[in-house]
Amino acid sequence: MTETDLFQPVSLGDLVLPNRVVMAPLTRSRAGKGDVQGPLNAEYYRQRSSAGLIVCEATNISPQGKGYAYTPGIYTDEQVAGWRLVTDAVHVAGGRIFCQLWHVGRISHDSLQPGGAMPVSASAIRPEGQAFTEDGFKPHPTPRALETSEMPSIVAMYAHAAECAKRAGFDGVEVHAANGYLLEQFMRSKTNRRTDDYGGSIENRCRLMLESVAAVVDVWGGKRTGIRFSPVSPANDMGGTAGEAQPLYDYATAEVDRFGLCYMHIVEGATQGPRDNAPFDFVKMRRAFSGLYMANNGYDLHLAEEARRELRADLIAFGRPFITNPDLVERLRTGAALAPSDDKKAWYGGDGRGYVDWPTMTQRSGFAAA
Ligand code: 8OZ
Repeated sequence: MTETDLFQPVSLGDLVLPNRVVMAPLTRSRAGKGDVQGPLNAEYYRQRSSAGLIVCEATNISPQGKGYAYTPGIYTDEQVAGWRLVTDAVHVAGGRIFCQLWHVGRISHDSLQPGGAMPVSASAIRPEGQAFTEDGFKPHPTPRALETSEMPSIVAMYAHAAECAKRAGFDGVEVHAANGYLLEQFMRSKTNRRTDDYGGSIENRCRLMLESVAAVVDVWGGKRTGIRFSPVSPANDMGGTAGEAQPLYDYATAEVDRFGLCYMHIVEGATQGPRDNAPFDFVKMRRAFSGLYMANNGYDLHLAEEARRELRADLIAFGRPFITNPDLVERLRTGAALAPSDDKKAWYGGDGRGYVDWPTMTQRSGFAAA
């Protein structure tokens, strides 16, 4: 047993989580035809329901929001029914699951877009890097800049997906405004050269994110809505001008706080990279926010306990360790060894192998005894 309260209950909005260990959103690219989740995905999430909270993998809010092959959507009746299998399985096992609402913006490819259209973004600036398509990796094309008149349709996509997530039985939603996807493409000057009400000042660049959050909160209420930011991550060819992050996220934090969101989920450092690659005051962000602060990025038990002791975080989201340790909470609680999770082979795409076949400690010792 440890001295921290990581394994004690905590209130999140109007929910009570049995512990502070969150399963971070993890793209696994195993959705079926029509971007629909099925029994295999339900089994995967069920196995991980001892997490205080599960945030499901990033989920496309519309066909236009898609940028990776085999990722699930949350905008058709079939997708709602598929996700219902997942949420039911998690609930029967005693867990709670939020849906991460995702529009990739320019991090896509025309072969993944409806009618082979160009991906959209704040401005027509091509990202470095490659898209994961059904025919392998392809360079990202130059996106089309959204017209001002199209902005209400983007907000409507968030609203519709939020409604669908409710019908699918999720416990809440997380607005993905991190890792260089559409909402962050608007927030950052590197990707936003607009001269309308959605570009220029920090207020204007945050407008689409705030309108989208407002639409989601209209459906779910602030108590069941969280948001994710990655203030210093260069993921997906992101990053603003030097010194931009602190004032940008000071403003974003103050504004999202007005919605009474239940948590703010922060990628501390480079996504899938170093934890502290640029100076940024995460504690300031936490203090300026009334809901819970969920810390993410390369946390282990030691770092999680330290963050709690120093009151730098309320919840800790673990990503990779949850891939190979379905009973991660129990392993952390008892100080047991973790199965290594750095082998990328089974991370994205494929079948149940490397997905639902990771044993719990009990199953493993059963195998060993056999
Ligand atoms: C890794 C691979 C594909 C997508 C993110 C949704 O960065 C993702 C993602 C991560 O937030």
